[in-house]
Amino acid sequence: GILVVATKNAGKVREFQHAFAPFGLTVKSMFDYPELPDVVEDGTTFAENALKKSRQIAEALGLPVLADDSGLCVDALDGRPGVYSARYAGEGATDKDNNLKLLDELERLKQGEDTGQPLLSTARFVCALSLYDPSTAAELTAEGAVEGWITSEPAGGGGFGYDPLFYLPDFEKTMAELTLDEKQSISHRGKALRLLTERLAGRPLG
Ligand code: ITT
Ligand code: NA
Repeated sequence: GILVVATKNAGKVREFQHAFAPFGLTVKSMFDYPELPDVVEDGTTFAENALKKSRQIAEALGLPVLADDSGLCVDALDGRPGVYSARYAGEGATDKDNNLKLLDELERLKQGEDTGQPLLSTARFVCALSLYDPSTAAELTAEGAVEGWITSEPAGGGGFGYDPLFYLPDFEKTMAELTLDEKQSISHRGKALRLLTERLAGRPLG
């Protein structure tokens, strides 16, 4: 079978492919439907944006569609960048731009403190998933979060986005140093996915 995920983020696509492969599902993403217009993400919550993406793409394709809206909430920044995580360093910002801006902003806050330690602030990744079925207008949602620290010492070549800056004390590693399996077992996205599949059980789509 095929599962369409309303995302243009290659890192998310890789994680969804990894998660759904054991179920024999092939993931299609917006890279497979370049003709579809971008969804305007002007919601104030992750859940609101996830629903906008799943509904717009599901209605355009006439198929059930999964969407993911996620981001990083940093305590020293009062929860920013939050729903603005993708465009934190501006419209069209790359992961690298966003990571540089995050370290710059946090190091600025710490000026004069010079504690000599790399952990700058507690933070959490949040993921909202929305599965929308256009034939019934039914929506299934799930959210997951994972706690960690923003480190001034980026590490790891795995994952995507803010992963190299997200330090997990239990692993003594950043999220970018985990394998796909390890990341899935603890991440905001992995937790949300497990919750969503539990909620989906016994509720066949359209
Ligand atoms: P789509 O909307 O097309 O899915 P996007 O990248 O714009 O792609 P979001 O609007 O949900 O997705 O923005 C998510 C932001 O949070 C983006 O900057 C990601 O890099 C970051 N992010 C989300 N999940 C992450 C993860 O597992 N690891 C690292 N960064 C993550
Ligand atoms: Na978003």
